[in-house]
Amino acid sequence: MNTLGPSLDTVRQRLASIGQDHVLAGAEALAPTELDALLAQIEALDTDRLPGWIDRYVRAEHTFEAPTDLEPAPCYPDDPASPRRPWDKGAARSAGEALLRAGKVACFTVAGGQGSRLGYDGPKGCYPVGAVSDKPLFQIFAEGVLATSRRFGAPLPWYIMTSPLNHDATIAFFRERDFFGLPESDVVFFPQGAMPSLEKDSGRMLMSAPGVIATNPDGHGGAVRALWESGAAADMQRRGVAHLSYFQVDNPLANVADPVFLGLHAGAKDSSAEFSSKMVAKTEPGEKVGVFCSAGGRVEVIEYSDLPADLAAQRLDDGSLRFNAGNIAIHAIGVPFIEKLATDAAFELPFHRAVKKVPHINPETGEKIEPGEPNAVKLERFIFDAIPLAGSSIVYETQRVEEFAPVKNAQGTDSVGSSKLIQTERAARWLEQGGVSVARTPEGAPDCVIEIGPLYALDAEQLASRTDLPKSVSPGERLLLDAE
Ligand code: UD2
Repeated sequence: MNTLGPSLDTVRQRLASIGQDHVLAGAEALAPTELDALLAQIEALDTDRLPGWIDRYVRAEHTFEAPTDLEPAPCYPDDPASPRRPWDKGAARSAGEALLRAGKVACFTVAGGQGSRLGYDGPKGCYPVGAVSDKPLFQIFAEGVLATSRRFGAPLPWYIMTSPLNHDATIAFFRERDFFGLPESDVVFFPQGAMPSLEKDSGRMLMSAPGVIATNPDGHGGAVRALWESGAAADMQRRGVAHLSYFQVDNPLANVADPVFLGLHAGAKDSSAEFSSKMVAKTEPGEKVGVFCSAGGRVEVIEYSDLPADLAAQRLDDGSLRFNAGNIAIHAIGVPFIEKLATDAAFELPFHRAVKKVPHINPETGEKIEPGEPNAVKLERFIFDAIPLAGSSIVYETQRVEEFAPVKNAQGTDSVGSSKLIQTERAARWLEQGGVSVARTPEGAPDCVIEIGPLYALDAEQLASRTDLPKSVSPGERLLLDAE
């Protein structure tokens, strides 16, 4: 018997008033624990607001219209001496280092997505990606966090957003590996929320099994609500953390806490220190990354699927793409801004709809339905929709090879294979800057495989200062430089 939440009758009436009581069609036949679970699932979904969302995102035709005044977003160039916009990189670095030394920074990884494109069942962060070591993504980040915390002599808490589907498996993975040497109390896990998957034509919630509503994770933008409701944001405030270094679980080259970027975000005159971003130049018009643009004086990301093809293809006189600021999903976020996004209705992130095939059952008969065509709307929030809500948001250019080697697909572009090639190229460049000769093919690619563990060196300067570097890397060699 459900003794805690509202009774079955109350919930049924509430759902009937919004045309969603079909989800309780077989409720009387459920075992008591199953019924409790269903009522708890309904309580966790924001059913009061569902009709409004269905009108806005399911029934209405979705058409994206690019603003007429769309311009490329201004950015801080990677080269601070660039005539495009000279700036003081040294001052930014010092400011960021001071924040790290004072313990005012925490890392934040969104790891709630389903690795479906990768064809991997477990949490994506457990996927082996190290170029030589096959270390999992989580281990590479954990070592980066540990090395950065040691370098600045201050705690660097790490917040990890999971999903209800991979939360327990993620925690078990860290436990089995002793948190990779991090203090357990400095690693905070919390699950993101879920949205009901809605039938495309009617907006009705689909059922995945008797007594179970079909749901999907609410997108990385769900982080705002999850950070707030889980108590993670309060935990940050307690620890005196003022800024988050945000990165996605799929990018092993993400610099977990870059002092230059953090210093710019917190201190640049044109930054409100609320939400800042890194960009890399796009490789081609169709590359699947969002693009930083500016409209009405505000920075925003236009998703790759929304940027009109003619704009995506425009080139400047020097041949480079006009809209070339690719979003690599590395951000710096002010903790007070999270509170504003989570609690002020005027700052609520919108939803995006994706039409997908969602297997389900007929709630009246229990019959299983495998749709041949996309039948459902999934609603997701995107974290970068917070950018135009910030007072003033800055974009900092970085080099692709230094910071972007995502693992998204099983093969080809953005696969573990392409990521390992970029990891090796970055390692080769760092070694060459440190005076080590690295075997390269006649075309210039490294003729070897190299991996540099974060605990061995966090960047090219730290690597060059080591006294135990090899003299050279030979053709065909597989070299792992790692902490003892
Ligand atoms: C994302 C960006 C794209 C570009 C690219 C860079 C979106 C919509 N697009 O594309 O503009 O920046 O990354 O690599 O983000 N995640 C969650 N919960 C969710 C959904 C996703 O935690 O409900 C995490 C997921 O674990 C991953 C990240 O968000 O770390 C990216 O998600 P994605 O793979 O859906 O995004 P993608 O590759 O289409």
